[in-house]
Amino acid sequence: MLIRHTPDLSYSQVTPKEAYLNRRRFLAASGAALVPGMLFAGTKLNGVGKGPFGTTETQTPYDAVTTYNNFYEFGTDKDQPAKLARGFRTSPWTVAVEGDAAKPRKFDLDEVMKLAPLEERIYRMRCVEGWSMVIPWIGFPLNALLKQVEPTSKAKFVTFESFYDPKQMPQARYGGLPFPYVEGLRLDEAMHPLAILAVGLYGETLPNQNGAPLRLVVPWKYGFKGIKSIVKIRLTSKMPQTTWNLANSREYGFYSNVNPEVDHPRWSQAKERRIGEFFKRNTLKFNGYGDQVAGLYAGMDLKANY
Ligand SMILES: Nc1nc2c(c(=O)[nH]1)N[C@H]1C(S)=C(S)[C@@H](COP(=O)(O)O)O[C@H]1N2
Ligand SMILES: [Mo]
Repeated sequence: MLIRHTPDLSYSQVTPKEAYLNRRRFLAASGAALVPGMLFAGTKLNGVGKGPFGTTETQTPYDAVTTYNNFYEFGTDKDQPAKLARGFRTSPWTVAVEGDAAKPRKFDLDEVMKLAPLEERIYRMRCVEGWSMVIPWIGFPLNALLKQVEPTSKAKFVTFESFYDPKQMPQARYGGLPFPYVEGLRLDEAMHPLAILAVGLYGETLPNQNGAPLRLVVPWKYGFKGIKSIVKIRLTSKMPQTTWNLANSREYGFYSNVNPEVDHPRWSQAKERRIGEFFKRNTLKFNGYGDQVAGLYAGMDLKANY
């Protein structure tokens, strides 16, 4: 049986446990953060500027951001990725950017980190399950990477692929999803300055469970578009397949814009529960980023293009 997104239940699912303290102790004991040229989860990122579009809403506590995760390769329970991704090897790491591009090539992580100034982007994140967070990401616009390879006029879409290794991810076979995890954007969505590649959160490199070393964050779309641990990006002329659409096309479309007016077939999307809060709040169209992105969808029927 396929295990799929389930509607949000309650805050009692959040089990911060000792993950944060354990990680600190591990890093201190091993000296891992001091090895030059390698970026381990939890390494402080220096010289990070304040990016645009930030919200001043209360940030979700670090413990919740890093222990209440969806990363089905490491298990379908919210607390599993924090435990089971601890030993995930993220260095060395390369990202191949290929397809309809004049200069396709591979980038290693050091090159990726130097593509553009790192910025803090404090974004709302709305999961399709009905919960949300406010996360201080660190990253840079996805368009900085795409411009490097010079997309050709044939390129209309961008497809993303996560790392997949059943040996490092033994829980994945119980995930009910086809792996590697894949996602996609229209090229103009991908070039939008709100769409970022994140390399960190809360001032440090990404914890493994949040998609180390490099993941996508598209704040006006449901969280599942934010594909983690990316190894491949491909420019294409055809609309790419996406993992949740492959798993259940009736419930998950290509666009997946946050939209309180379009219900999920099994539950309403009108409200959300901010992790750490008791009462639900109204979900905002495009997750509150409509002023920036509504123009991308002018004239489109967003009920048909869900
Ligand atoms: N590779 C991969 N990326 C993924 C997922 C996944 O299972 N595998 N889950 C998605 C979903 S459903 C959500 S809500 C977000 C959660 O990101 P977070 O755990 O950093 O908050 O990651 C998305 N990216
Ligand atoms: Mo999600």
